[in-house]
Amino acid sequence: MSETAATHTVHGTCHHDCPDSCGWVVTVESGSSRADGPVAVQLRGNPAHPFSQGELCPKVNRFLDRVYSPERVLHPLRRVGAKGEGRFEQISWTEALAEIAGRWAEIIATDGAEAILPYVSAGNQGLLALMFGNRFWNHMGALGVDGSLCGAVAGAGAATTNGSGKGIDPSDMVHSKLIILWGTNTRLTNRHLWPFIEQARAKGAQVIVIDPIRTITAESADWFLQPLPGTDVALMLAMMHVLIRDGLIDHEWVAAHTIGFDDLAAHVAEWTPERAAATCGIAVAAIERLATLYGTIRPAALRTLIGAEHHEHGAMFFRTLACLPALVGAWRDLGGGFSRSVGVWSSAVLDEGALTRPDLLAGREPRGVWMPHLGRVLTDTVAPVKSLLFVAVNAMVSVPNTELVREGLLRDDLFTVVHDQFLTDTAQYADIVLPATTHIEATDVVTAWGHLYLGWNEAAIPPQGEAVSNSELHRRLAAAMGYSEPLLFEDDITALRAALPTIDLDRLRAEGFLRVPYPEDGRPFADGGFATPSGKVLLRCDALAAEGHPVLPTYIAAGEAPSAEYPFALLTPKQHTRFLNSSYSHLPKHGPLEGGPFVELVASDAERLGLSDGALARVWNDRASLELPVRVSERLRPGVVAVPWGWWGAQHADGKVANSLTNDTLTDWGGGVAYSDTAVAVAAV
Ligand SMILES: Nc1nc2c(c(=O)[nH]1)N[C@H]1C(S)=C(S)[C@@H](COP(=O)(O)OP(=O)(O)OC[C@H]3O[C@@H](n4cnc5c(=O)[nH]c(N)nc54)[C@H](O)[C@@H]3O)O[C@H]1N2
Ligand SMILES: Nc1nc2c(c(=O)[nH]1)N[C@H]1C(S)=C(S)[C@@H](COP(=O)(O)OP(=O)(O)OC[C@H]3O[C@@H](n4cnc5c(=O)[nH]c(N)nc54)[C@H](O)[C@@H]3O)O[C@H]1N2
Ligand code: SF4
Ligand SMILES: [Mo]
Repeated sequence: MSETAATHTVHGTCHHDCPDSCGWVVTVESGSSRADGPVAVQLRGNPAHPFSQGELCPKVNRFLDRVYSPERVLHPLRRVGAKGEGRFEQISWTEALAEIAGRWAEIIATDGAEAILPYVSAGNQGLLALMFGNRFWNHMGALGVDGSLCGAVAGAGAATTNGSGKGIDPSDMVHSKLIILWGTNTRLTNRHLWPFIEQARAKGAQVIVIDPIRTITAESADWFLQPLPGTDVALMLAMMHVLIRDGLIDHEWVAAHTIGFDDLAAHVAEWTPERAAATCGIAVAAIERLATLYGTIRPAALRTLIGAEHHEHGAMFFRTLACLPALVGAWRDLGGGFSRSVGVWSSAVLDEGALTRPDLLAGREPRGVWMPHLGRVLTDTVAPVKSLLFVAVNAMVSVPNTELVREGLLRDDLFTVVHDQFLTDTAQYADIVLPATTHIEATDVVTAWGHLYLGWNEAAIPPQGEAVSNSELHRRLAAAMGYSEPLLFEDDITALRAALPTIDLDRLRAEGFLRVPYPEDGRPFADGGFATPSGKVLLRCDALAAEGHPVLPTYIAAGEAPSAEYPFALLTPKQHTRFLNSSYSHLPKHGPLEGGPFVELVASDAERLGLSDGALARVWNDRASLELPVRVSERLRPGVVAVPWGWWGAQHADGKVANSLTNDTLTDWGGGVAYSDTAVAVAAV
């Protein structure tokens, strides 16, 4: 460090696909600039941020190691080895763009633009990072993508009942007296919410966790319930049964603000706690107690995020759960109701179309494919995809049924381009790899889904090497394709102003964060006013019939369930504090400190299979077979095993990953993935 180095600080917002969207402060040393310009020497939580309050997390505390990692991709690369082999040569941006544009022009001439698939995920949740590229794809008329790997199902399920996915501000749970964390691992995945929950607890709130895994959050709860995976709807129906039977319904609120109560009451009459107990594996007395607590303690908050949507009937889970607060009138109270992603509250200030510009489709309606069906799409011989651009997604780690994706990516006639910061498992299959900036190298705005603050992110240092942001990537692609539409070349700030028409962007930039509109008394639905046509909660939803779904909340068993051949239910959860999805596991201060991949099972199952801690087990189904060291634990139920997700192929002994085993069936509605309805066999190696 030079003695004369001058430092300054720059404010930003974490871009990761994480509900917390923490505020950060980067200290930049300008005097000691490297070839790539000034150096970021410290990245810390911003103490002024209302939600994250100065703390980051074990992933992002080491973000600068990521930024300055020797493993970063800093220049365009062209494949020289076989697909998947990972041998590349450095080329110039001019060469890379010429090759991409040349191939795409050929494909468009022979197969049409719908043979080109942009596959974009939320590796960077910035507005520009996520959405600006759509302008380019709309203009081209490329293949569309429907559904998502995360979030769409929870929103769609809740909206079936309430007309929108809107719930309460999670930080208002400080006012709750009962908090049910239902299929969410708050202390791991949403860590900055936990202090709010502890505040509520200090004032007497009870915290209940409902999860098939005894997670670190379950360990901290007052009471933990462990249903069999995918059976919660039965539990909810039995709760309704008890609430009705015991006169714990808020009839006044129900009459004023719901539709279909009598039908629901008749429907759940058969859902006795005894019946539900047999389905979900929870004792009758526990079901009775859960319902009684929920029917008698106020304010009562139900809190979910994403975990429970990863089932074939994931939308039904959220549709059913959303009925519960209506029955007990929980929406009346500050700190009562349903709390989930609050991303929908940002919609009030965000003009998405101004960013994505659907008008650039010029009346075309390109075919769409399901995002979770990547493997099926790439191996489809009827309407083959000829080229693929992956942006901010490590599909070979994150997408279900990975071995089918691999089969697709190995196709000789597929031209694959990957834009990322590292040579991920997915990049190993690319023909061209393009270098992406990290979040401290590009300016953007982040809309949070775990709190109500928009966050400004100012670039702290220039792009490293020849890296470009997602928006710059699409501007370069547009130029290479010879497109002249001015909207494709708009600068970042102009695009952000268009996307946030009512936000004073200069103020947001100066202050770092701004709260989006939310009812001042913190009771968004105290007097009804739901986004359904009637303004009421749809306990019975007739529109579902047209889609082939039951109009009342209904428990339906998953198509893939433990059987004689594959007797175990497999969960592949987020588990490591140093990982964020598919990111970080390859970095030295992350993966190695988490040990390595393993299969977890309870002692009784292990004993029966002749397995002990550290032994090698084979875990398999029709999709794949993996060899993994055994970890015997008491965190699961007999018959349920878990393989933590997020490790790359290179860290698994056989090059396969947790998702090589998982089910790529679509959810009932919402276009998500049934990752957690996967059945496997386990045996000693
Ligand atoms: N440290 C860390 N934080 C993260 C992430 C990360 O990878 N690491 N990822 C981020 C992302 S992208 C997201 S979407 C959020 C997700 O945040 P969460 O939804 O809180 O997390 P998940 O681990 O996906 O799922 C939560 C829980 O759902 C449980 N679950 C699975 N099936 C069922 C079921 O049938 N019933 C019930 N009741 N529970 C079930 C799982 O066992 C798991 O403990 O976390 C974000 N935060
Ligand atoms: N088995 C199993 N599978 C799952 C889940 C599970 O719980 N279990 N969870 C699912 C969920 S909830 C999610 S959200 C998905 C997430 O899956 P992914 O989207 O694959 O995960 P991330 O690690 O968040 O981000 C992917 C990539 O984005 C890159 N990236 C970061 N910033 C930028 C940028 O600015 N530009 C570009 N071009 N790249 C960037 C990172 O380097 C990383 O390689 O996985 C899903 N898959
Ligand atoms: S990953 Fe999540 S918890 Fe960590 S800094 Fe980013 S937003 Fe905060
Ligand atoms: Mo996610």
